[in-house]
Amino acid sequence: MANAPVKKVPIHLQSSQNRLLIKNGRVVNEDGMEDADVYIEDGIIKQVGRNLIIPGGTRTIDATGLLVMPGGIDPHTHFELEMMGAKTADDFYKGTRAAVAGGTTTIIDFVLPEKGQSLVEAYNHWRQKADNKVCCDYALHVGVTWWSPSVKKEMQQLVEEHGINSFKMFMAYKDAWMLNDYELCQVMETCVELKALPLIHAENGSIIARNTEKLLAAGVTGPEGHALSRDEEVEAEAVNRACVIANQMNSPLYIVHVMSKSAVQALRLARTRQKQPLFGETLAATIGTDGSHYGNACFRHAAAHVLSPPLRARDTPAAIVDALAHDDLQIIASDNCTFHEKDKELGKDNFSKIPNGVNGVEDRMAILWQKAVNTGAMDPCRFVAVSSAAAARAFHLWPRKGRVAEGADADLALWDPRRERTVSAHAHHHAVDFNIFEGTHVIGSPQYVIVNGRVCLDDGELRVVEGFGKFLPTPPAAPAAYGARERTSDASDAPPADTPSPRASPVYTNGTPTELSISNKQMEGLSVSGCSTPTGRKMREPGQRDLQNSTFSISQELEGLDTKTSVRVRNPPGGKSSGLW
Ligand code: URQ
Ligand code: ZN
Ligand code: ZN
Repeated sequence: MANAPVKKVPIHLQSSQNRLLIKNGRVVNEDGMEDADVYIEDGIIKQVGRNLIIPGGTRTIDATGLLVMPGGIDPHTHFELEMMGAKTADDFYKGTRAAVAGGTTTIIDFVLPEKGQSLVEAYNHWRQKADNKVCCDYALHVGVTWWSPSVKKEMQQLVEEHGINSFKMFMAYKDAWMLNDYELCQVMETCVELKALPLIHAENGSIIARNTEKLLAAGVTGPEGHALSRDEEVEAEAVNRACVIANQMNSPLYIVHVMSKSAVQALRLARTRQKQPLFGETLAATIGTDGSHYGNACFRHAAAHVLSPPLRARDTPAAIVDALAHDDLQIIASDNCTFHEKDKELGKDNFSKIPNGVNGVEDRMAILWQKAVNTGAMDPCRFVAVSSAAAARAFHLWPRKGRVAEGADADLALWDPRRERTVSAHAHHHAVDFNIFEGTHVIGSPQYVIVNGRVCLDDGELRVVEGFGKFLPTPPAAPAAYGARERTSDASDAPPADTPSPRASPVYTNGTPTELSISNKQMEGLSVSGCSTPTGRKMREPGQRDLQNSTFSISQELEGLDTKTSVRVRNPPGGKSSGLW
């Protein structure tokens, strides 16, 4: 790891609270749940099961009534990003503190180089910003915002020496970060050569630029112009084009922040012909609020909702939840990119100058639970899949992250499905004074959050440590993107790429690929039951009445949890949770 900044974590924090037993909870993974205790030592899950033999002096957390889930993975944040003449309010400390408060224990941020800037230099800058501030583990994607032979060389360097396995390209932000189609082809080809995953911001930047000129000329200068300049068709066209380019280049593809029904439809169609894996990510913002806020008379309010692609019509959140539940989309992120009021005001007289971005890293999990699990659209296993496991797989962190299993990192959210609160900027942990989910009543939130074995949310009390998190190098050739043949161990008995694999994935320690110590035998220790709701209730079928706004709450169905009634449903009538890969 040449030039990587040296990370210093005080010795007393390196293995603090090194033994922990979580008792009486219900362990939830993407492919099943069971009543089991979890024993943690030195930041690693050592045992999962019943009647564990535990050394004396171990702290015990009674998780009766709680769901013991892998900590959330938010694969899309922007902390300490300078864009459009402003700097985001959340830095790596406050941003990851907010993440942990909401149950997220790993974030993946974006290094975004200036046009003409060295990618490696930008990467080193991001490491310097993050390493001593992060409260939880983090990884990085790198943006390819311009193209030249030197960029290609640096992409290789980043993959081979710096633990980067994903590169983001922009089809929007004309004259700033946007690449043309020829350049997109070249970046995707390079990704395939390196077995890295290309990420795309899919919006047609040229159409947006022309529409913006016309709107401003017509006197439309307020935040509503932002949405008018980039409607659903502008997003769907770019999604389709990105998929076609990826298919032509024989590349897997990951579309970030899918915001509209039209874009989901474009993805669905593309999947019928795509040769390589295609991932769709949506945002907490997309399911938690909508574009009606652009019409708010208060500039601060309307501008606070400006992000790209924009929020859409009122029926979009339910449609996107359905897409997540039925695997048209696989991952939910936050795209946390918060700006203070004074920064949003840069666009007071011209919507195209409003810095783009919203909050979400703290509330992503609770909003998803409220909008998807409490409505019956999704079961807790699918919740784990889209909020954690699928991102771990896409970015080659699985099963070290995204799974409650022996040998995995002890990153856990102990979820209380009955805990009620109302989301508000007055109570959140962001640096910014606005919350796009303000006033949303949620039932279900973490009561404990464990980061690498350390209890960082302790019975509702936030106790993070600045700099406690580590940089996670992500190796190339993720099986989810490049297939099971790329597994490091012998492929002959490897399960197909679409089967949740107990096999170890290679992880890097200080830049050197190593094997994670999870054996097949250890993983078998976690018996798997099929998944439905915690009480085995049938999930909502596609097209069935949406309970989004009803008074129905899954918490009322959870009485069985206290009495330890185990759910053992295989392929329940509503269909089992679709563990995708
Ligand atoms: O495009 C993005 O992902 C960042 C840079 C800004 N946030 C946003 O508006 N989506
Ligand atoms: Zn973007
Ligand atoms: Zn973003």
